[in-house]
Amino acid sequence: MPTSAPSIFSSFDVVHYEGPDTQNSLAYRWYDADRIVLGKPLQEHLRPAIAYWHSLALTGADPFGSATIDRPWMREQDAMTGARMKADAAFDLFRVLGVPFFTFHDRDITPEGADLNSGLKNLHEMADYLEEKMQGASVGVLWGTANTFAHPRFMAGAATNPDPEVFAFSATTVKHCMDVTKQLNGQNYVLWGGREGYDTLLNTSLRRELDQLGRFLNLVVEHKHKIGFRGAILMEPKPKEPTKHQYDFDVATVYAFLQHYGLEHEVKLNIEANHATLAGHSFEHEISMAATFGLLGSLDINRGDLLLGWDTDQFPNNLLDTTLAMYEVIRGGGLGTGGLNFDAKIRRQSIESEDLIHAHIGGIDLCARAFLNAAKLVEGKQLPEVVEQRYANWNEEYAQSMLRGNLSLEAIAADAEKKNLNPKPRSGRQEWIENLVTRSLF
Ligand code: XUL
Ligand code: CO
Repeated sequence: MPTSAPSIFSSFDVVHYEGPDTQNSLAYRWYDADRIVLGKPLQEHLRPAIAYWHSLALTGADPFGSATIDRPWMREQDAMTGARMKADAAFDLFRVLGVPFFTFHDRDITPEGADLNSGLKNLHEMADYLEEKMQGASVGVLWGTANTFAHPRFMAGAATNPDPEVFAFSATTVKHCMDVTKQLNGQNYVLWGGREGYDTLLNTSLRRELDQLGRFLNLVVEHKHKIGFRGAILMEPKPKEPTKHQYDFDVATVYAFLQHYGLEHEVKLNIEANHATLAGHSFEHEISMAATFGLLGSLDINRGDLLLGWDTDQFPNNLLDTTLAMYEVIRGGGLGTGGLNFDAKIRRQSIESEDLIHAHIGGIDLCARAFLNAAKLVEGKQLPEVVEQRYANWNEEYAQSMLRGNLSLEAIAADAEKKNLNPKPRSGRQEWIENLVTRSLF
């Protein structure tokens, strides 16, 4: 049974939409969940989710110092009692922020067991506890996932481990996490290959590891169909960290991987802002690439730091960047069963429970504002028309026949020579377009 003891979040009032002019810092200024934009409520476009790991399990420890964030459940001696206290606090946080979704790893909601089977027993016990709590709440699961990277057994990878027992252990873990995600009516299931990569090629067989990962993902897809899980299976690209090179480097790399192992119609992508920038791409580039290949699944919302070379997972605060990302989401047809998962963490000195609430209000508000701005750009039509005009000559019959493959290289050359083609360079109008975007931001 859920405990009724107050949590560190229970004293906060529910955060409401009060509009841009409010003086209340614990209110939404832009996230007006029911506002109709592009034909449906804003909440259904954004589908914001709170990440259990950053919000409930973060200690603030870094390579140079120990924990700074002290929560009551972290002090609890009995691990399962601590897990229930954490869940009670989580549901208070979801209620206060009024978010429709949360996301979790098995290790966020439940402690590691003494062995595989006791860990699985803990997982199912906590899944039942969460299911019970969800009955009285208006929050759902955006996605579940397995933490197959933190424990030392995974140090050389999960699916890509040189030890087949680790592959089997990981497969068992993922099977149970998928079952639990289905039990909680999860909208998607995510796989991020934290240690599916290598640190040195000198001890690594790339071919074996890729084949293992390909097989593993096929097993996941088979299981999805077997249990009738209707959500999407999502891979989350990241180029490096913790391993030097990760196999799920970026959208294009994952697309090649999926095609090679026959999975391009079964698996979509969860794209993270800070992972995109670590790969040397912009977030909007990765979103656009995924949409182009029909792989746009869900987004992990955060930001990196220009001056730091690692995954800082900060809450987003850049309106222009986020608007450009939302613009590509709209152009790409929206997020479907996906959403905006705040895979973002407060800083090490942000030790108060209120810091976490401010962080989410800012992040959710920024995404709402960015989405409204992006919708305005789409509705304003100027921007889409610029692109349409830029490629307009491709609509002509001759251009289309070059694309359809009706003409050989020789035929194209003969025609071009006959016309003695002399194409005139035209401006890409980048500054005019950029001004259009920055001028229109509100
Ligand atoms: C790590 C990361 C993960 C995944 C889920 O960089 O983004 O939190 O989102 O395992
Ligand atoms: Co992520």
